[in-house]
Amino acid sequence: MKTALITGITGQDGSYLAELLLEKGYMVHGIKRRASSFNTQRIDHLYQDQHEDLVKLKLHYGDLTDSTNIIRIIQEVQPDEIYNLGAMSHVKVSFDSPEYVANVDGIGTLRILEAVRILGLEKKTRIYQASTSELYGGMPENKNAAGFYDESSPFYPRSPYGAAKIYAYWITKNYREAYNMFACNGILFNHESPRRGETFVTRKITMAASAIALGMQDCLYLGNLEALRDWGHAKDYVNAMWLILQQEKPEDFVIATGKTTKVRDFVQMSFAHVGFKIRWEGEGVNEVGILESVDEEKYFAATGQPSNLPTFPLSKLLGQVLVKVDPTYFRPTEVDLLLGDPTKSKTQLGWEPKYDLAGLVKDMMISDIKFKQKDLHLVEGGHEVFRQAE
Ligand code: NDP
Ligand code: GDR
Repeated sequence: MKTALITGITGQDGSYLAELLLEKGYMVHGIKRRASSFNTQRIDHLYQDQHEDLVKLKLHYGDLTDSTNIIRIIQEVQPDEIYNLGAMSHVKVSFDSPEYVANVDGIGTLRILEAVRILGLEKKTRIYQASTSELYGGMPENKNAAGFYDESSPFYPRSPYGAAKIYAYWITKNYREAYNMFACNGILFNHESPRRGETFVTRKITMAASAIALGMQDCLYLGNLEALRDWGHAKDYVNAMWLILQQEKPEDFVIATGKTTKVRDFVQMSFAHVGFKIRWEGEGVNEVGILESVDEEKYFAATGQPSNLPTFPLSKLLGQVLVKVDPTYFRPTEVDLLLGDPTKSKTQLGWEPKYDLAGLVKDMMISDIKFKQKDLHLVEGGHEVFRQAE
């Protein structure tokens, strides 16, 4: 039985990766941060009573800013594979806490690599580093001849997050070359899912489209609608992480879909799931998305019979502004376009994603409609539902 250690196990990718490795028969250890309230919702379904025989998932308190606990946990666990997914992963927030991000996302990676070396595990332990398409910064001149970013494209990070991750990328490569360690970068383009954090744009959109369709929210406020992203499904991407560590030789791989879509079109696709057609008017900060028409058959197919329908006639919504631009969400420096070339991962790893963008949107919308319906039942039952706006 192989043993894996996952940092960031409570996050989107960590939870899917833990599921995948458990399915494959691994003993899985994860590092979770101490928080003032529970932060394990994404992996609660995997949790086993620690007194049972054959416990296959074990959580350890720890933090990537603390090398003492990193060394202790790696010594205790003696992992065959480490997946370093822990990070402050929000690009916009990284402008607000740049030093912290450098410490966690940059030096945190060094702490993992150095711990493996100090403990003499260089031959035993393989390391996956969660690198990112943010390294490219979307600079048009750095795309390859076919218009994509690939493993040889130059980097130009555009945020404190990107700058911290570029250190992590290079230190991983350096430890591989200097100490012959099996340490690899997966350069993953954006990947989303029903478990995506609520403040990333896709989840913010699918949650809002669901809430608006159920009459629980009036308007969705977004930043740059023009940004283009190469969006895949997190379930497919964690499979690629595993494949990268099963290779004969340690190498870096781009994981992407090879297609790019505007934020505005992701909005359109999400609302289309509930039969809403959005018409765009105005430009820049004055652009708005107006509800032009509703396909009622689609609406009922997606929402079932919302319990508040009698007080929520759909026709009342027609012509209303459902999407507005709020410059608060603009970034000091933006990555305008990301588009990855997955040729190497497809040919060398045999990686094939199961979801396309339409499948991803559908998966997220089905989940968020259920999620919002639960809220609706609570509200109708006289309970307060408080969710922080973003
Ligand atoms: P999430 O934000 O969902 O998860 C991040 C995880 O890191 C959480 O478990 C979080 O814990 C943990 N974490 C945060 N700070 C620390 C710290 N100081 N010490 C230890 N753990 C910490 O991110 P994703 O799952 O989406 O992404 C996983 C990794 O992949 C990240 O490194 C991200 O930067 C990178 N990446 C993500 C992409 C994407 O599109 N999703 C694309 C490319 C790279 P808690 O739950 O307590 O907050
Ligand atoms: P990103 O993801 O920055 O690409 O980083 P995010 O979903 O935050 O933004 C994508 C694009 O949408 C634009 N945008 C908005 N973004 C947010 N969050 N909120 C808004 O209201 C909004 N309106 C428009 C952004 O400006 C941007 O252009 C993600 C993270 O998972 C990183 O950790 C990872 O490394 C990269 O993907 C690849």
